[in-house]
Amino acid sequence: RRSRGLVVFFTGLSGSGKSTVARGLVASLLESGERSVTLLDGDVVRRHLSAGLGFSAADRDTNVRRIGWVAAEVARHGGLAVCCPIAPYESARRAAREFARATGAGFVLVYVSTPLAECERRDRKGLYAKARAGQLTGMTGIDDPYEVPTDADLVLDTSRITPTEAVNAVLRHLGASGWI
Ligand code: GGZ
Repeated sequence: RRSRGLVVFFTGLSGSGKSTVARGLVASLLESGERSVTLLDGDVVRRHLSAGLGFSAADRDTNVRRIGWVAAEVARHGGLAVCCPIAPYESARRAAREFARATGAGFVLVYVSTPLAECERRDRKGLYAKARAGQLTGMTGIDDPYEVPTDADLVLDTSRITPTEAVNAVLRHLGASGWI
């Protein structure tokens, strides 16, 4: 078991299941008595750490870099940080990985690859319908880009597996790479 800090960074479309899997992962880690775990969830981050930011490319970039930076600080002190922003841009995800690396922490990128059609079918907040109707512009996957990661450590499609299976896949990966 390594005592080095670790950042588990989820990325994927709105409605892909990132938050659900991330929350399940945190619950499971805490249950098994894993060291302190910090969850940086999109909603909460945008209410506090990133209050005032919108969804322009520059604001998303700032948001994701802030999350990456805070996660790296948590990991610097041996903690485990779990993040789940959309993080649509490769460059900001790379920056997050670099922040972690610079503190000596590990970084695991989990791409939640649930297809747009399924995310849109779920449409929990009605955002996709609004975007299709032209009432919301700049929706990721509709009229704003999502750059598919080429450096993911793990890929999970929640249209094919349950949230529990997804959590278990992350736990297996972390176990196999000696993080937990
Ligand atoms: C994408 C948007 C948008 C636009 C509001 N595009 O499913 P949700 O509702 O709860 O999660 C989405 C959240 C995305 O915030 P992030 O901080 O994760 O995004 S990023 O990493 O790009 O900074 C969605 C909601 O905010 N939302 N408008 N235009 N998602």
